[in-house]
Amino acid sequence: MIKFADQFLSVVKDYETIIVFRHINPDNDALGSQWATVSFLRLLFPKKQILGAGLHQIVKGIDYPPSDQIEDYQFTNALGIICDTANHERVDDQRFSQCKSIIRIDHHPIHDLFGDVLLINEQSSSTCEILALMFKHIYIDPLPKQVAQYLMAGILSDTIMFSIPSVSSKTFQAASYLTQSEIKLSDIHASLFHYSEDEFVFINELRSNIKRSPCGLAYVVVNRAMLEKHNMHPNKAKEYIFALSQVKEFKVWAIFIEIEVEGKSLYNGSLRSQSVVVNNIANRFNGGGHPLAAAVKHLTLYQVTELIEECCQKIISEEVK
Ligand SMILES: [Mn+2]
Repeated sequence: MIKFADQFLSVVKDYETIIVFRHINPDNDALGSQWATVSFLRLLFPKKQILGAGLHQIVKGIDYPPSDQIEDYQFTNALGIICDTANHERVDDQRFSQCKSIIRIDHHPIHDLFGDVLLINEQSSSTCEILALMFKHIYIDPLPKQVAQYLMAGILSDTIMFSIPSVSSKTFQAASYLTQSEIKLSDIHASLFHYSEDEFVFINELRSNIKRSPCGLAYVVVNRAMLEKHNMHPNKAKEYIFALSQVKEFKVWAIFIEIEVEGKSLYNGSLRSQSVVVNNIANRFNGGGHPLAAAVKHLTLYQVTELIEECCQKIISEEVK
């Protein structure tokens, strides 16, 4: 982490304009890492111009600031910092490519080597964990409350409250540093995980529409009528994958959300797994992600069936081993 921190600082010092990016359809790790970086750099370098890019912002979680309005010319001499984004197509604001230099901070498996300085640790539980440890090395004192809050939200949500295999002693070192700030864990937890009665009703409908494959896979397809009925945005609906988790019998579980793309009906999906690796399957279905938590994009209903079939084959072959 010391190496990451030194590299990060030495590049950042050379730029007057710094633009921080994250992935499209951001989650709390993406938004948390982005806005923590923006706020932290504004604190360290009040004279530099530090901006947060991105358009989409529908996410259940803590309040993040609206993105900055950035003109085309501002990218040319800027340093771009891209958080939590594994491939260049997923950077929210493709003008990132016009930046003079690019740092990437990420914990996703490396497929796409875009960027000039790569601060990537696949072992980290979250991008926010990497940042918290890096900031600790740079700043030493407790972070301002807001920065600590952004980072803690990213860690708590990506690790589902410290419950996934990539949680390590480093994750707790990061959390320990963050809790030195005036944050209220119970408040962050509530904004990330509590839901309204409307959401409760939506979850009930998801669960009652679940389809089971005998291999140990469970999935639900959410069509547009269901989204409209619950006044639910497709990007938000995907997050309800959690409603299918923690069931012993479900080795792999998935949610597919109907969206309209150029007049055609297609499906975006999320996949989760207890132990069978699914991101290599997701890679073949316009997606990717982590070994046990991946996403797929723009699939036809036929491809959804193919994907389910492939996951089942994988579950069965792992069971034979
Ligand atoms: Mn992440």
